[in-house]
Amino acid sequence: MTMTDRSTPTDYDAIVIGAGFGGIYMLHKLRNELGLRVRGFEKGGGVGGTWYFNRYPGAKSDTESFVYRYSFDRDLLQEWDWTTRYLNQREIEKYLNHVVDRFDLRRDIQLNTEVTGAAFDEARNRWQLRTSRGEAFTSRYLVTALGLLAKTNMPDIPGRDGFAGTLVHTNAWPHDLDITGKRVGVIGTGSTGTQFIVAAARIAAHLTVFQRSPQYCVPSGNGPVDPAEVVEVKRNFDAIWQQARKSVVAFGFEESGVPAMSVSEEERRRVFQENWDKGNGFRFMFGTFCDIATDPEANAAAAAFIRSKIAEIVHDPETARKLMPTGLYAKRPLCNEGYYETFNRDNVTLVALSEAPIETITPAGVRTADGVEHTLDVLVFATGFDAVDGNYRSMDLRGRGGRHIDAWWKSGPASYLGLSAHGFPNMFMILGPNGPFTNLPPSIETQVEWIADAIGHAVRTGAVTVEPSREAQEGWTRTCEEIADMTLFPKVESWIFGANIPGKKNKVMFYMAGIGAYRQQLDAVRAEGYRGFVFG
Ligand code: FAD
Ligand code: NA7
Repeated sequence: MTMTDRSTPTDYDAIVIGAGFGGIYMLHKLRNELGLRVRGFEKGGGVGGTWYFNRYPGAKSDTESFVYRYSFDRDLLQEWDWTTRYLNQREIEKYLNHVVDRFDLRRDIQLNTEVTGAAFDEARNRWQLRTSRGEAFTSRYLVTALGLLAKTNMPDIPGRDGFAGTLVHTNAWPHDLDITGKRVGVIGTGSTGTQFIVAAARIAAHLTVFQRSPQYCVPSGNGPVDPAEVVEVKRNFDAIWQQARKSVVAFGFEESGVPAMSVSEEERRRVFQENWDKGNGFRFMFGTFCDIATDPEANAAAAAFIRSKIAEIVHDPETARKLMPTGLYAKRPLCNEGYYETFNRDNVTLVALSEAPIETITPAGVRTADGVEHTLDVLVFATGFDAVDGNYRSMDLRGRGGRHIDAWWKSGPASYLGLSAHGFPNMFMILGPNGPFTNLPPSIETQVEWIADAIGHAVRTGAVTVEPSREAQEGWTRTCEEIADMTLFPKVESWIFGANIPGKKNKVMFYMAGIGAYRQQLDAVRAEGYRGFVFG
């Protein structure tokens, strides 16, 4: 089917922005299955999204290899192997390049091209796009696969721009930067920072860690995977994906149904230990007991267990004290290969910013309030992302009436079903605000397939616009707020609620009832004739 009025190279049925997991599959669906004329745009110099930009030492997925991939094509599942429990950046980038070539998508992805502006033209019911290369395009549909952890957060620390060494953010790691034998400093101890710290300590001459908040981190259990296990998993893939799609977090394990306080203390410790030994952050939070993320008492028990491990692992009591978090265990759960052990190394120094805040970055390094100047060759910002809506707001994105996205999302980012926004007809978002909080590839696939169905439906029925109503969007936002309020996540400051960016409104940004429930919601909306959408 094709709906383009004029067949010029600048007018398309659909435009997809972003060439990560989301954009790649969307392009395949719309072009290869729906037969639309589609063009993809990607700011980066290669495909892969997250896995193109995040080249820092230690960069890897913390979802296990067997479920950090697409499931939509059985042959693709069978032909792509893995040798370790987790995939590193290089492997994932290679995999996504393979997918692009396998489905012949490269010819329709324009790299090194940022979409700087997109405006809905109400007279023609088409999107008008501008790019960083000065080009202009139009399309009936716009799919934004901009990434939810893709807009760099670069805090404005005094002296930042005067550093004489190499200053980098982990999300913009230069292809040729080697830190071997260098004096390296890192600001940030989130998922990225902890990965970087473990890897960098092994190769840097010295590593100084500037820690604002201590973290709960469990072992990942990474290591080689027996080829026989790979064969077995491949044989069971149908059942594995079926389970993942019906689960809560889609990490490839069964979530626990047992409340932590319903068992004895001894049994609780046994379960925590068993999962500590198995490894994986989401498994520790959701596979041990069912209420770690919802019941303060259960949460405190898990937190106390991790603290006891820090005390056991870290030799220097002063360093152990600095590494010990005291608050809720309610950020995105972390896992790693020997995070706390790393601080036993002679070439690693921990600076607790709560005790000695950064005064300024100097040309030679970082000076803290205790008067120490930490001299560095390389300073790494592992300071995270302006998550979820960051990349939306940095585009000149305009919906009905020429209104900018900032005006529509004045009181926080909003969506209907995490994939469409009122005021933005014919625009669909992959991992937009209030989408599921899970292992992401299965949620991305869920959204891509649903969006393709919705576009197919609009095309078949001759609708020229499809847009969620304001009421439907408000209802979805309320649902997401109610679910989030049943959890402990809003009670701590992290990117999950936008609390990591100064001045950003602390708002719900995820649907936290799990992928199974999310898929049921999407199925019901479709079965009821796309309830909540207006077809024009
Ligand atoms: P992305 O991969 O972020 O791709 C978005 C793309 O859009 C980018 O390439 C960007 O350049 C492009 N773009 C944005 N705006 C524009 C524009 N205006 N014009 C042109 N191009 C634009 N998730 C998990 O589920 N499990 C994990 O273990 C995991 N580990 C992670 C580790 C790191 C270090 C990071 C940063 C993220 C991790 N994630 C993980 C989240 C990860 O982002 C997703 O799993 C997935 O890769 C997202 O794919 P995406 O296509 O939605 O977005
Ligand atoms: P995160 O989880 O947001 O972590 C960022 C880290 O940087 C965190 O430790 C912050 O401390 C720290 N930070 C941020 N700003 C500053 C300033 N100004 N000074 C000192 N320290 C600062 O980002 P990640 O990249 O680690 O992970 C994000 C997701 O991407 C992750 O969940 C994976 O899915 C991949 P804080 O804790 O806020 O005190």
